Amino acid sequence: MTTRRLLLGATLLAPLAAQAQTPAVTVESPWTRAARAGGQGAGFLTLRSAAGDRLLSASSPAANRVELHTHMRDGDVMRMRPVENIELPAGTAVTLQPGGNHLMFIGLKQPFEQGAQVPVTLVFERAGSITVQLPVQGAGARHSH
Ligand SMILES: [Cu+2]
Repeated sequence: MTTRRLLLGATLLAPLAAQAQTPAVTVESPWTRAARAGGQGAGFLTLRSAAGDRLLSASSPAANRVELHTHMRDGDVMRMRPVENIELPAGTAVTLQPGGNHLMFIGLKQPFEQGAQVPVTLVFERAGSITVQLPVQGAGARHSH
């Protein structure tokens, strides 16, 4: 009985050890813009995965929901459109930026005040969940600094 328990323990530990080695995603230059409560906000950052990964979803306690968006040309206008996921090719930096892919915060629970930080949790296919803080820039900001 004791032996059996020990074996069971070892089996349970195996997935944890595997998880510790899951490929990491690095997040650089996260930022967002000032926005009013009840409205929408956009989040930007640069993602990099040595092994390749995929951003599946995002969430934040600061918004009712967070969608992954891209911009698509529709005639003469660029429109935002939700996407299923954002591909991270191995070893390639993928930048979410104004006019391109971005995180869309929908239904802000409080205003995004310039100088504050907005937490967002990103869920990756291989790397799992990563929570980052987005510093809030001015309302018209086009870059992280
Ligand atoms: Cu959007």
